Amino acid sequence: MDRIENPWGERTPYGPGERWPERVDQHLADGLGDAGVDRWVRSASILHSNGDALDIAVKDGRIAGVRGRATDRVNHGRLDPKDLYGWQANNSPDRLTRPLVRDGGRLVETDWDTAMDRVVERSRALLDGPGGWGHFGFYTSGQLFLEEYYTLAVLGKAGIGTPHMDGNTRLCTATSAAALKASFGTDGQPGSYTDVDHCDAIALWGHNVAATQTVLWMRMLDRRSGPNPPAMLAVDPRTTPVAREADVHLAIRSGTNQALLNGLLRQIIHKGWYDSGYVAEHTIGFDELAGVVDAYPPARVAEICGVAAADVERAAELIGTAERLLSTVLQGFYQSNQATAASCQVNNLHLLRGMIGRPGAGLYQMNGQPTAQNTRETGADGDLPGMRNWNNPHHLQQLAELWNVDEMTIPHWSPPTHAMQIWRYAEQGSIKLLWISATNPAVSLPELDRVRRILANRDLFVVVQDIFLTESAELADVVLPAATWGEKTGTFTNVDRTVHLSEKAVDPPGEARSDLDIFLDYARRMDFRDRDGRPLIPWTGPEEVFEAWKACSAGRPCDYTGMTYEKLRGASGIQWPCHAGAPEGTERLYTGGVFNTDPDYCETYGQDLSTGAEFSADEYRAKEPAGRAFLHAADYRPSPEVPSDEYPLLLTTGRTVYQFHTRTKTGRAPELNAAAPDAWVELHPADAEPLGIADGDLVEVSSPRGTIRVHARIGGVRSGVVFVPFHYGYFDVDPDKRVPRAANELTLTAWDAVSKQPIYKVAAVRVTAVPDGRE
Ligand SMILES: Nc1nc2c(c(=O)[nH]1)N[C@H]1C(S)=C(S)[C@@H](COP(=O)(O)OP(=O)(O)OC[C@H]3O[C@@H](n4cnc5c(=O)[nH]c(N)nc54)[C@H](O)[C@@H]3O)O[C@H]1N2
Ligand SMILES: Nc1nc2c(c(=O)[nH]1)N[C@H]1C(S)=C(S)[C@@H](COP(=O)(O)OP(=O)(O)OC[C@H]3O[C@@H](n4cnc5c(=O)[nH]c(N)nc54)[C@H](O)[C@@H]3O)O[C@H]1N2
Ligand SMILES: [Mo]
Repeated sequence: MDRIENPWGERTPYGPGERWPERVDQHLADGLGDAGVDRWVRSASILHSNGDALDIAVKDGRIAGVRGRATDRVNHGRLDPKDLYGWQANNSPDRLTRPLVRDGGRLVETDWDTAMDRVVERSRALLDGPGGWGHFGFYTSGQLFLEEYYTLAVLGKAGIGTPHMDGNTRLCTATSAAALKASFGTDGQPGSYTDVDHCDAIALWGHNVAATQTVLWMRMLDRRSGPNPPAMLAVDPRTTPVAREADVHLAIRSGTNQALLNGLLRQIIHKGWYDSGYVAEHTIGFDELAGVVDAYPPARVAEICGVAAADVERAAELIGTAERLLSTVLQGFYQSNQATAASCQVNNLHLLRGMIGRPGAGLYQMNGQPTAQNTRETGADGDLPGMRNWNNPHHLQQLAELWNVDEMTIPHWSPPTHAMQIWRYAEQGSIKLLWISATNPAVSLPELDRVRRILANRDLFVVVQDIFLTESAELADVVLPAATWGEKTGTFTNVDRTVHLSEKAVDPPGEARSDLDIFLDYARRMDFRDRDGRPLIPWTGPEEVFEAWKACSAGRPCDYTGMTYEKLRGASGIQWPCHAGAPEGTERLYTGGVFNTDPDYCETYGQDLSTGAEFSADEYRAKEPAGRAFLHAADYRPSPEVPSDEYPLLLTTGRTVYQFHTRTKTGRAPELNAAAPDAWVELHPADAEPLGIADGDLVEVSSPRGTIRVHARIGGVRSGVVFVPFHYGYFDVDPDKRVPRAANELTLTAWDAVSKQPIYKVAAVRVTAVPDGRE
C-alpha cells in the first residue's frame, strides 16, 4: 500500500476489550528484499512521541530500512509514513562529518581537539571570571536519549552550576508537564495506550492525531471501524482528518479553549453528569470551580468561541454521558492562549467524572517529541532530576548526596530559567555562551528576525551540536557533528511511559560523535570534580549512565530501578514506574485515586493559573492535599494579540503528516519531501473571496513582525482563522532565491504565564494577493 497516498494503511477492526490486531509495516531500500538484510537492530521511532517499536535493517554497514515490531505493546507492528521513509536522512551526503569553527567570519572544517579547545577555553574564562555560571546557557532538545540528557543535567547543574538550562521541550510539552504537576502533584501520564481498546468515547483537544501520532490514530480508527465503536469529539479550528471523522467537531476560534472548557464543565455540573462521590473523596476545589464555570452558559460560550450553542451542548453530552472517556490534549491547547489553565480543565473533566486510573478512562496530556519525557525527567530542561521539587530542601539534599557535591552548587534559589528567558538573557548579553544541541531555533522559535539577530551577535559564543548544517548552525561559532538515532545506543520514553532501548546499528559518518560522547568529553576537559576531588561524571558509556540514572530515579514517580538494558531487549518496551514492587512496570497511575500531591513528594507547590505566581511551601501545606487532586479554576481571558483593522485575521500554525519540524530529516527523504515540498496558507472561502484570492495564488501573509510569501489553499480552516505550517526553513533553497516562508517570521514573543510555553497558535495577520501571483 502507498503510505503517502494513505498514511494510515488498511484497517484491522476490533471491538471493545479485544486485543488490537497486529499488522507489520515495513519499508526497505529499493530492490532490497528481506533476504538481503545483513541484520536487524532494535530501536523505536524518533519522529514523534508515540514510541512505536521497530527494528532497523542494516545492509553493508548502512541503514537500509525499518520494520515495525509486532510484539510491542505500543504499535503492534505498525509504523507511520515518517518512520517508513525518514531513515534515509541518516545516509544523506549533507551530514556533518567534521567539526567547524568560525575563522575570519567563515565556518571552516577542523579537528575535534581544536573545536573542543575553543569551547573549553571560552568556558574556563567565563566560569573563572566575574559572573561565572551566570554566563552559561544550555538549550537542548526532546530528541536526544535519556543517558545524554542526564549527563547534560549533571554537567550543567553540578559542573557549571547554572540555572539557565532548558530544552525545546519548552516549545513543545512544557504545558503537559505543568498541567500534570498542577492537577496531580507531579509530571507523568496517568493513562495507557490500551485505553483506546476499552474506551466508549474519545475527545481530541487541539490534537491532530491523524497527522502527528499516526499509529495512535490507526488504533482509534480500528476501534471506529469495529463493533460498538467509541463516539468522537474534535476541538480544532481546522477541518483536519480527525475533525472529519468525529461525530461532533467544534471548530472554535483559536485562543478560546478556556471559554469552551468552562462551558462544557458547567453543562456537566448542571446536568448532574459528575461523580460526586469521587469528587468528594479524591479532589479539592470543587466549589470554586463550580462557581467560576457557572458564568459560561452555552450561549456565551458560542459567542466567544464562534460556534453554535447547540453544538456545545452536544459536545457536553458526548463527554458527559460516556462511561469510559479517553482524552488527548496537544498543541492546540499547549501553544494556544491560557495553555495551562485550559489543559487543567481537561484534567478537571476527568476528575469530575471519576474517569482516571481505570481501563478506557484514559487521559493523555500528550508529548510531541520522541524523548521529551526524558528531558523533563532528567532535568535537562532545568527541573530537578527525578521530578524533584526545586523548592523542597530535602529533594535538593538527595541530589547533593547522590552527586557528592555541596548543595549550594546546585541552582535552586529561584525557578529554573525557561527557554524564552534564556534567549532574552542572550539578547541582553548576560548569557555569553549558548550551547544548542539537537534543535534548530532559527526556524522553530517565534519571531525569527529577533532570533537570527541574537545568534548573529558575535559577543555571544554559540555552539551548535547537530547532524546537518542547519539555519542555526550557519550562525554558530563552533559546530559539533553529532551521531544520531541508529548510530548510538540509549533509551527513551514515550507518552504512555513506555521505555524503549535503541541500539547502535551502524557507525556515524566521518568523525561525527554521539551527543553522549561530546558531553562526556567536555566534562573531562573541564575537569569537573565532586566534593572529594573525584571526577563528577565518571561514566564512559550509555549503560553506565542508565545505571546512574536508576539510582537518581529511585523512589520517585519515574522509578526505573527495575529495568536493565537486558530486560529492555525483551519482546516489548516497559512502562515506568518499574521497581522491585512492580518488576514488569505499571500500566496506569492513580488507580486507587491517590495522587502525588503530598507536600513532601510533589514536584511543585503550585502556581496561580492566571498570573503564574508561585505558592510557598507553607501556602501549599495549608491546603492539606493528602493525596487528593486539585481542581483548578480560571476565567477566560482574550489572547495577548487579537485581530485589528490592520491585521484582521487570526494566524494559527502547526504540522503536516509528511514533514517533521524544520525538515532536516524528512526534507531529505524523497517520498516525504515530494508529498509536501513547500509552505502554504489555508484560508476559508469567505475570507479569501473578498481579497480576490483563489486556490493556488501566491499571497503575502504579514504580521507586525514580518511577511512571508506562500501559495493559498482555499478551505480546511474556519472563517477568520488562517493556518500556515511551520516546517519550512531554507536549507534546500538556493541562497539567492530565498523568499521568507517560515511561519515563525510572523509569530510573537509571548508565553503562557504558568508553563512559559510560547504562544504559536494565535497571532494577528493580514493576507494580501500578490499582483500577478496567479500561475
Ligand atoms: N507529522 C508530524 N508529526 C509530528 C510532528 C511533526 O512535526 N510532524 N511533531 C511532533 C511534535 S514535537 C509535536 S509537539 C506533535 C504536535 O501534534 P499536534 O498538536 O497534533 O500538531 P499541531 O499541528 O501543532 O496542532 C494541532 C492542532 O491544533 C489546532 N489549533 C490551533 N489553534 C488552536 C486553538 O486555539 N484551539 C484548539 N482547540 N486547536 C487549535 C491546529 O489547527 C492543529 O490542527 O506532533 C508530533 N508528531
Ligand atoms: N510556529 C510554530 N513553531 C513551532 C511549533 C508550532 O507548532 N508552530 N511547534 C514547536 C514544537 S512543538 C517543537 S517540538 C519545535 C521543534 O523545533 P526544533 O527542535 O527546532 O526542530 P527540529 O527540526 O526537530 O530540530 C532538531 C534538530 O536536531 C538535529 N538532530 C536530529 N537528531 C539529532 C541527534 O541525535 N543529535 C543532534 N545533536 N542533533 C540531532 C536535527 O538535524 C535538527 O536540526 O518547534 C516549535 N515551533
Ligand atoms: Mo513538539
